[in-house]
Amino acid sequence: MKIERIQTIVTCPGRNFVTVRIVTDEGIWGLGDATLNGRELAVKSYLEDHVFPCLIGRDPRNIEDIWQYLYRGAYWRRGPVTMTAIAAIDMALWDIKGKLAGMPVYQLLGGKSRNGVMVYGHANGRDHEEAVDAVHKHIEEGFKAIRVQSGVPGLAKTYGVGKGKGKGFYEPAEKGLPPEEPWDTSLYLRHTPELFRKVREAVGFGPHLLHDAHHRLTPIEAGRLGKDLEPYRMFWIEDATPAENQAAFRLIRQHTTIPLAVGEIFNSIWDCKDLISEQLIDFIRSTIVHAGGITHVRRIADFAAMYQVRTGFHGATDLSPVCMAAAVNFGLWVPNFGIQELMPHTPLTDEVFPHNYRYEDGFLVMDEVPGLGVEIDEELAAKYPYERAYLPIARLRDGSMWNW
Ligand code: EZ4
Ligand code: CO
Repeated sequence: MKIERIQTIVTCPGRNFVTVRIVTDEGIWGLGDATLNGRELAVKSYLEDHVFPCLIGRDPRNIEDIWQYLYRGAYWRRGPVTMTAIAAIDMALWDIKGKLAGMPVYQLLGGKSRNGVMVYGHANGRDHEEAVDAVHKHIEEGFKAIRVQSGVPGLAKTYGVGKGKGKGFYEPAEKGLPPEEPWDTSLYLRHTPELFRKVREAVGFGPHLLHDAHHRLTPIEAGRLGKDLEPYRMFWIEDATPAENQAAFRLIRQHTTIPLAVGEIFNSIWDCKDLISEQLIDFIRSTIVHAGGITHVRRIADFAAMYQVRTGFHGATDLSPVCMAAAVNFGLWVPNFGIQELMPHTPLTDEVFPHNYRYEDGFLVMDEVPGLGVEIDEELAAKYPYERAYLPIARLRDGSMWNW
């Protein structure tokens, strides 16, 4: 069996997605997600100009060898562009192997450990009241776990909040050049514990509550926030501080028992090796599309299991339904599963990427379908060409980029 043809498909049904399709000489094909928010075309070029020519004629069943060939063979290891490109190939090869076997990928990994993958939704509000309303709405929809974010009074715009109630699906990237937003840590730190006090008062201690600090705090500020949130029994605080320096998390741990999650911007096991082995985190968020595919994320998860660290994969709208299908397969199997983020895609995105997984009462479930259980409607995708879009940039009051 040989890889006969590979292509990328770039589409923007509201936001940009890059998808890889690998076609074999026996006609079976597999799909992989290659979307890297705001740097989409770099991955497309990496794949088309440098990876595809090396793969034509190879046996697509040799997933491990192809992974090592792309990772070690390139000489230049790691990095988001490289690891997203490898992830896309890897996902597509697992999809092909599943179709060959007539089994879902979760069966190939070792079978189901659970019936469904617990997800958390995003309850966003421009202010506390809107955020509490959004929490109620999520509980009505069956969510067992809810991330809560609110606008910060005094800041014109707060990342992760969206445009507020009734304004449709929240999309963090914006069309055109990167928008710039103000940031003020002291306002945020004053306001956030009050938000969670109100949410617990409104809904009690039943639902799991999560919060994302988007890397905006120093370690000692994160320690402060953790302490302030302890009475509300959080499921986690996410991306409390940047983690280029993994040791930074030691300081947070010295001050608070709040569970810590980090890793949506990691792309290899080396980014979280110390965080995991020193038990500085509780949940690892590195995800299939940005961390080298199923083959590599499985290694991270197995390593994490030795230190009682569980998975809590990134699942924002900039991960396509192809990645989400892979995440559901992975989450059904992985023994040390924790939770999966779910930011729903628009109906149009779901139409471009028909998929088998579905939301049911707080969980994502899927049927016993071969491969990843996701397709792409290329004709529909072609109607929505790439549109330049970027994530917002945060600046401090004095106009500088925040510098920690
Ligand atoms: O900022 O996906 O937890 N989710 C998040 C997301 C990320 C975007 C970055 O592309 O933090 O909203
Ligand atoms: Co996040």
